[in-house]
Amino acid sequence: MVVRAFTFTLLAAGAACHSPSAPSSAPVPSTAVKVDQVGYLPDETKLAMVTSDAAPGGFTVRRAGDGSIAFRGALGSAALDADSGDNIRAADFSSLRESGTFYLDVEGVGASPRFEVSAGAFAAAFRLALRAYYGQRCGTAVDLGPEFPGYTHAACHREGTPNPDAAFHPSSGRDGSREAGKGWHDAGDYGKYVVNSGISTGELLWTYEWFASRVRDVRLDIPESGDATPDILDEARWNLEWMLAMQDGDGGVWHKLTSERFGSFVMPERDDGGPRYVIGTGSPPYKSTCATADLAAVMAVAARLYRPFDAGFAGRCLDAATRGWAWAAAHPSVVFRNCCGVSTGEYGDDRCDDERLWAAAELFRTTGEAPYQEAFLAGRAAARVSAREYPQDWSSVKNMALWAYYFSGQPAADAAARALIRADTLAAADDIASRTEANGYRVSLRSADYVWGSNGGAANYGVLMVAANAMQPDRRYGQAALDDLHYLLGRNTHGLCFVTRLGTRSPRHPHHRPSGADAQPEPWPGLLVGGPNRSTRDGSGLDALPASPPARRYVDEQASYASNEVAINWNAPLVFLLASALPARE
Ligand code: G3I
Ligand code: 9MR
Ligand code: ZN
Repeated sequence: MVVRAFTFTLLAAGAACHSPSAPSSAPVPSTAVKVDQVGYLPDETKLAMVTSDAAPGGFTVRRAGDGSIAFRGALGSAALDADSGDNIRAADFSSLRESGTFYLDVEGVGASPRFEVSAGAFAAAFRLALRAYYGQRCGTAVDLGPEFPGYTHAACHREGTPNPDAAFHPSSGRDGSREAGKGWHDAGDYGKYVVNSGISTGELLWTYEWFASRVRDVRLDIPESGDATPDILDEARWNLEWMLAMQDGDGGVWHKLTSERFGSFVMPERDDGGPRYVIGTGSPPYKSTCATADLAAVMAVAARLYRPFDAGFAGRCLDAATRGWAWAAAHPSVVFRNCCGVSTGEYGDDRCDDERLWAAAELFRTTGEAPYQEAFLAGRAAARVSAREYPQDWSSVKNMALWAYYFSGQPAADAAARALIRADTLAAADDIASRTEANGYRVSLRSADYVWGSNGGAANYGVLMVAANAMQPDRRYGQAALDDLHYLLGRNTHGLCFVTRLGTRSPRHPHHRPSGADAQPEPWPGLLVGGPNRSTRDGSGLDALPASPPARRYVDEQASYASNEVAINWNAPLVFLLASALPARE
């Protein structure tokens, strides 16, 4: 290791400058200097966090090319962050607006990973996180191409492979089989789950609907690239087609498609979990309300987004949405629990009124028809956006319902209902912005929020702030959304960018079967790991960590499915958040 001796004069409290003095040798990296390892936007509040008591107080921001000093500053005073146990001093370099690649050099501590400052700082990260869905495709061969040579798998879970998708399981109430070979593998496992597909596919479609000008031309280099449809919609369609295959003729939707048990860490085409089944509730009506309503909501969004590109497909989606809506209205409380010898993921959700509300809102937004508005207005009483609970997630989609209604653009939308949604969202955003600004790592997570998939929670707090900012532009809202992104991309107690193959230090051993089974030393790219989990034990090194502080309960071990798995519903809000940070285009 090259150790570099520094002599510093007392530094002014923050000044952008163009000192020619370059260090004589490479800086000594230190995990005690936490930065967003992707970057920052030029006009935002740019902070790094330093957790070393040895820091006398001076820091510089240096140009990565030649080490010249672009900014000089002084660390803020130390403060204890309860959720991580860290004593943190902030390095504020907000007045640096020069675009380029930099690193922090903290006196007496060392250097941060590199990061970019520019309007397009998050473009590559956006594409990597979105393209990760192509890597999750089931029912086809996948090849990440020359960007990631050797990251391939043969066609899986379809005719001609050991376990085609799929036979009807006894729990489905049906005999025989059904072609259901497309869709995304849910996470580190090869299961496909309609409920988790709900918010995941919904937030990806919303990413296009909210930021079309920024994302429509992003080429993902997927098999459909170059056709007339934006790649993001081509990718989402791969999962939409599978969801459609899970709908019965009566409009009901079976809950999931998996083997009866999890297979081992082998490539998908060698999945040894046994036969794959369409799985239901085990008793009439065999389909479940949450899955059906989630499908109805997502298909209503798809019906409006694909219409300019494939009117026939859009029509199929609308038909599926309306039939799913009707089935869920007739069967409002059919919940799913694993039964009948099945032990794969459950995504059990006892309350489906929020999924039905989301379906009502999206169908109203797509069609403007009165029955959907009436159902939304009748069902919204208990649905309030709040800062005092975990944000939207696979089991709670009421915020999706409320924002779909608020932004419906339908002239018949009820003004009082919209006003309440706006008031609740802004009040929540004010609370969340305040606690984010007061948080040691500037993340919106509360102590209680460090649960399984907490990184998805951080991203979904960011989505809430973006929604509030869309209702009423406020620098604090936009900054809090960016700060949640900064947390996920490296400004955290682990000094880790939680997205595989992104930044300088990122997870290397995610709980992800292709990453663990293939011949490649590094994991498949663009996948956000679940992150710190305060309570679950999973047989990994996580169990040895102290019960608190909660933000530290994460291990980069393949065995840790409770903190180091990847999942389609964690990447989706990340993709949405990254899109919100892309340069606006006309
Ligand atoms: O919200 C409660 C919180 O109030 C409580 O304090 C805390 C501690 O008990 O629990 C929190 O709920 C947790 C929930 O995740 C939060 O989303 C549950 O305990 C926890 O069991 C639940 O874990 C789920 C996990 O499956 C086990 O069911 C994850 O959400 C879910 O993402 C994960 O999904 C799995 C699929 O089943 C299979 N595919 C992989 C995927 C990702 O691991
Ligand atoms: O790989 C499975 C992961 O997708 C799930 O989230 C997790 C919890 O349901 O279970 C994992 O499978 C493990 C199983 O639960 C216990 N035996 C070891 C399996 C692989 O880690
Ligand atoms: Zn597959």
